[in-house]
Amino acid sequence: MTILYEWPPVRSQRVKWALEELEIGYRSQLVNLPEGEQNTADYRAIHPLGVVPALRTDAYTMFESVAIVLQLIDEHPEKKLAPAVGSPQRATYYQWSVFACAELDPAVMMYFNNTMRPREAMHPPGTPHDPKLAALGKSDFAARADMVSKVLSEKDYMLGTEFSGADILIGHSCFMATHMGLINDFPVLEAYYERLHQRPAHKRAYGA
Ligand SMILES: N[C@@H](CCC(=O)N[C@@H](CS)C(=O)NCC(=O)O)C(=O)O
Repeated sequence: MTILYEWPPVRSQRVKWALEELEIGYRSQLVNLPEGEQNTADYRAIHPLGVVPALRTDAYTMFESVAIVLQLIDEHPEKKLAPAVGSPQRATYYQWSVFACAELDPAVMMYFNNTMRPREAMHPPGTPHDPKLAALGKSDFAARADMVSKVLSEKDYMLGTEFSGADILIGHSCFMATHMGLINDFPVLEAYYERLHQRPAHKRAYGA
């Protein structure tokens, strides 16, 4: 049985969306972050940093949302959510997939951590919000959102006409940005996220 360790609506949703797109049976194991369940010895044995998501299958346990999504997609080539290994399209797929966690997530999180994140949930607890870092997160996001918008002004999806795993990964960053009010200045991204939201698997993972 596949187990998803999650606490919606955080980056575990990315994995949940992939599980739903791929029609993989799984059990959800909630890790109550506000209650500190991520710090129990049992959960730290699964993820030593005490963050979600993590995934346990009959064959392996792993963490890192983007890596998990890429792995699951590779396990299900029949679903055609990734171009062939070694193809030129695969280069673009890797590029945008990693861009989601290496460029978009940090910008969005910098903004969140310095605006909306409850101070008791900061590391260490009580750390005050820093308006300069909030502004930096916002401008970092804008530079990256511009890049993604340019791609999506010519195509429906990150790789062209077909939905792929790169859309799950970039799409989740858009979800985060939407909830932080960062996406409003990027109508192409808003329309893209709305397109993704219409997918039944997205609705099952994130709610209607
Ligand atoms: N790079 C990791 C980031 C995971 C992460 O930071 N998760 C956050 C929620 S989005 C978390 O579990 N935070 C728990 C905490 O801060 O105590 C991934 O993408 O899986």
